[in-house]
Amino acid sequence: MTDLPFAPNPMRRALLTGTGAAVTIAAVGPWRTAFAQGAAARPLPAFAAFKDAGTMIVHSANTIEMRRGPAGNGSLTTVNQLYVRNNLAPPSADIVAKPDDWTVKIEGVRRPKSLSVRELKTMGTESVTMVLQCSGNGRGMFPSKPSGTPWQTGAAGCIMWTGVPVRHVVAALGGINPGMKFLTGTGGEVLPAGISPKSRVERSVPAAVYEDALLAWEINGQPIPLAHGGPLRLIVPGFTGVNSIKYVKQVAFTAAESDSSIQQTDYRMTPTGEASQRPTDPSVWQMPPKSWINTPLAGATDLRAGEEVVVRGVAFAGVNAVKQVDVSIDGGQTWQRAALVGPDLGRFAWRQFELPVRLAAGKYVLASRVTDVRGNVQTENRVENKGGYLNSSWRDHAVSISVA
Ligand SMILES: Nc1nc2c(c(=O)[nH]1)N[C@H]1C(S)=C(S)[C@@H](COP(=O)(O)O)O[C@H]1N2
Ligand SMILES: [Mo]
Repeated sequence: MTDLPFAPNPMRRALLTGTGAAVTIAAVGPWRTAFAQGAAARPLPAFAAFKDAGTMIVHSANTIEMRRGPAGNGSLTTVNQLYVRNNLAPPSADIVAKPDDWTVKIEGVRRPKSLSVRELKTMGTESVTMVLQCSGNGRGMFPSKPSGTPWQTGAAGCIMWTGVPVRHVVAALGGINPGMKFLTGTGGEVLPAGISPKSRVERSVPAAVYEDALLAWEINGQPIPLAHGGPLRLIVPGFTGVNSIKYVKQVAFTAAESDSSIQQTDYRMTPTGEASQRPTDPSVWQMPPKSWINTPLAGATDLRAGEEVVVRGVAFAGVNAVKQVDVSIDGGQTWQRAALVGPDLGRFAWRQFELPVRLAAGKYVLASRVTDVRGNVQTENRVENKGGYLNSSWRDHAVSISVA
């Protein structure tokens, strides 16, 4: 088994000893060597030095994804294999040295207040497991080549977050002010001099989402490292990653959406061909149903006629629980029901699926398709859009294999 969701994380040791030393983990499995022959790997940036380099693709210092492969099949994603996406360079690592001292301003409630993590920890703790997925995951599969990181499947992970429910904080501060339509979270990055305040990482989601939202200080049972938004992160389950604000400095209930560029003119479902993304285009918020196969992979060389191959992958549907996953071995002409395996970690988490098959020699196109409890089905085709967001096409995620 390569899936060790609760494996001790080197970051914890680094935090405890204060060394910050990166720990090298031996590469295992043929899928690593296959990728190792690609272009020279870029080094991990210092703030993410604890990542398992053999599993990650470093697009840039602020865009690091997990390779498609067996590590992606875990019920939870290990922190040292979780993707990283920063819109701005992260703040100084000093902010995670004394996490309990970090403060967050709560606005748009009857009694606005600044609260420390220490205080938040006295207000009632819950855990939520959810898929954290970048809005642009799968952008690399758009033939239109939208600008932005060409992520494949690896800008996603399933993570258990622990913190205080936002609804507890709201109740303690007297409730939400009338007329507030959005929940707006602001990141704690310090903007370089001369940069417009509109470049701040600030996102608004419909206010009702606060019922599910969390102010989290733990990721998979350990303090959140800087790379993933420690000391405190706003967690918006079922929504794309950009809505879960790292090193959150302010949570405000607001009448209008943020005027930040990341809200107004980015992360919008703008038709291709338009000159720019417009505030009137639909915002990238909830995640549509999506699944993909992580084993076997395209180009696998170990598939033998008549031997059992277990097709494995993950499936999720934003705010809705997974009902079923179907797998095709003929490019979507016929489908077979896969088994849902592993733990059910709630409606925001992914489900692992498996289908054992025996194949005669030949070529096959493997695909997976999820259906959620509300009857929403993963779509065959991507929704074309200028930013390359929300690619959940089962056809784009299909895997071509040869059996010898
Ligand atoms: N403060 C802050 N929060 C942020 C971001 C950021 O740049 N700054 N990036 C967002 C985006 S686009 C994504 S996909 C996720 C990435 O989370 P991760 O780096 O923990 O995987 O964080 C979101 N929250
Ligand atoms: Mo993202």
